[in-house]
Amino acid sequence: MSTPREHHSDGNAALYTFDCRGYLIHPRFLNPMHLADARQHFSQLEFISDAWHEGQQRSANIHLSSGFLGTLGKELYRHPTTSLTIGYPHHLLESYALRRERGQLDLHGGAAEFVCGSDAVDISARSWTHSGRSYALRVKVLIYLDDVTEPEEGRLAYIEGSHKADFAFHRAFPEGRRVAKDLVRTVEVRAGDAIWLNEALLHGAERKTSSTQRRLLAYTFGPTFMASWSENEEHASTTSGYARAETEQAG
Ligand SMILES: O=C(O)CCC(=O)C(=O)O
Repeated sequence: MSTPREHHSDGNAALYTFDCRGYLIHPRFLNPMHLADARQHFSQLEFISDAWHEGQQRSANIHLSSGFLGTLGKELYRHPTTSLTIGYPHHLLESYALRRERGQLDLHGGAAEFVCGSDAVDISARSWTHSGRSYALRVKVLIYLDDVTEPEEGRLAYIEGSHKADFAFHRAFPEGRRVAKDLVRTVEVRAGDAIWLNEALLHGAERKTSSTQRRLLAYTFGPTFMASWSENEEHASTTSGYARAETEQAG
């Protein structure tokens, strides 16, 4: 089932939606002129193949680049939805651009995929609502530069309610989303749409088989006491057993 693209400009409606669904979508966040700018700056970035996804290339630290992508990072930092969802003085934790040519993006969220073989509960991307405010430890803003509306274009997929679940999805479904189809939701996006995603929501993408471009920008924010993944290099470079298992099963 695909989830509709609805934008809530009212703060309470946005908070409710973010709390129960795990993300907020802002259709046409980039107007056509800004979208053209973003694509042009994207085309000038240097990409390297992603260690954990062979059909994907990544360019890190795009907030440091001069021009549009740096300015966009500052704008997202100041954006009311970023403050609304994090609920605490925040800072940027990471930024990157992604280009995916093929393949499926394994389910991930916070550090869930790293602790999945153990009894540990992932607390790295927890979120709460308390006294009418939202507190989320990691909020990733995904900005799509291409339409991704068809299954073969590799739509964003997520596990319904996983940001709220106290029982680990990977433990309940060690074989992954293939055997949890009832819980999988997908999101159709148009070029220029932005998604404020609660990183506690287990997410990935459908298998891309089309030859269409699939480009996105990502900026992750968290409260000022949170560290970025790159501050723990060893952890960040670990390929999870779960990610391998799901890839193998998917063939
Ligand atoms: O490719 C997508 O739609 C989502 C990307 C993503 O989940 C990520 O970079 O963590």
